[in-house]
Amino acid sequence: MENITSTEKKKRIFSAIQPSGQMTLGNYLGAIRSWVELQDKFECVYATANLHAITVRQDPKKLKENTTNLFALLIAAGIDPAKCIFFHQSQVHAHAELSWVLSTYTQFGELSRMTQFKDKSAKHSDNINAGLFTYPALMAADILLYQADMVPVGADQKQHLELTRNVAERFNGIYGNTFVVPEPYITKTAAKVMSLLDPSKKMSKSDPNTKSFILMVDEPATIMKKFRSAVTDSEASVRYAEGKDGINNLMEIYSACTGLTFEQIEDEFRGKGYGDFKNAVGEAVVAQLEPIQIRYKELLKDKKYLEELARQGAESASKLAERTIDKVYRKVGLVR
Ligand code: ATP
Ligand code: LTN
Repeated sequence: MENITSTEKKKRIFSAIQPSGQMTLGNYLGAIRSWVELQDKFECVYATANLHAITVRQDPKKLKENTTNLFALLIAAGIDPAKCIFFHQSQVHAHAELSWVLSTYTQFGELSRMTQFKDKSAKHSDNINAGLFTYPALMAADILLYQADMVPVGADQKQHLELTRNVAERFNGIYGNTFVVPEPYITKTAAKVMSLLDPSKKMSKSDPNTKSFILMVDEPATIMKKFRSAVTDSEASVRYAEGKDGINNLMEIYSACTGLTFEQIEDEFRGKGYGDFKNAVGEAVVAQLEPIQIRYKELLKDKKYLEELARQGAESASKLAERTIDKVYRKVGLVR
């Protein structure tokens, strides 16, 4: 048994989200909410991954706006700059520096196997740039710079994390212990949220049909309307079962918002129709998102304050990052 004492150093967590659009309920229940919980247990370093975002073409004004909005939204959702280090990736130049070094320890063959690269190059066939290909080396740099022990990521990012571990082990093998080899961190409370229109697909902000997703900033009336038009089945019985993907998804969302188990939900809606259930799910989601939306609007009124928070976060992040980059440059034989 591990002997855990209160003086033991907290494990470090790193994670980032791309400011590539509006955050959905899936991003919230699957990622953001867990980040908030982790702050109390671990030493957390979080960033907006704006350098990653430019691997697909971005409108400069929009990118900047999305980045600030994401920063504000995460703070509104409970990311507390007093409890964690929170900044924009582009503010800490060590990310780009380490990414370059690590890209020379990452093989063409490894990068070619990344399913995200295959998916994204199919989706953006007019712009299959080198950055899209070397994206995982930048992600490895993000994580390894902070010597993170654990990385909370969704299933879609597991392959990138595995590559990060391989690169870290390879580098350590050549130069001696340099990087902590990070583990994936799976949170029990994270939910996988499916599309409201096609519950076999995950809810995704890049879905062309806006009725398929709930945005964190959707008005309460819009949220209610989208849930009312969610795809279900013809059985008219609220129970979790195979072949009932639509209802299963709504139950998953309701459970994530209320803390109720599937059994308790089945009891609550026994003998009731899907209309009642959909309204209840909508209300539960509004109850989660509305307070965040109010704080978000308030925060956005003071851009200077947000900038100052990010600057302070970047300063703390740089201190940690510099230690790693110094060590790496020294080991590789680069003049500083
Ligand atoms: P895109 O639509 O561009 O693929 P996305 O909405 O899937 O984007 P990402 O920016 O790739 O979201 O992911 C940010 C984080 O949110 C990741 O940790 C990811 O695992 C999580 N996430 C995204 N969608 C969902 C979902 N539907 N359910 C649970 N978690 C999700
Ligand atoms: N690739 C991730 C975002 C991301 C990230 C990271 C996640 C960039 N750097 C480091 C964890 C750790 C995504 O698209 N969800």
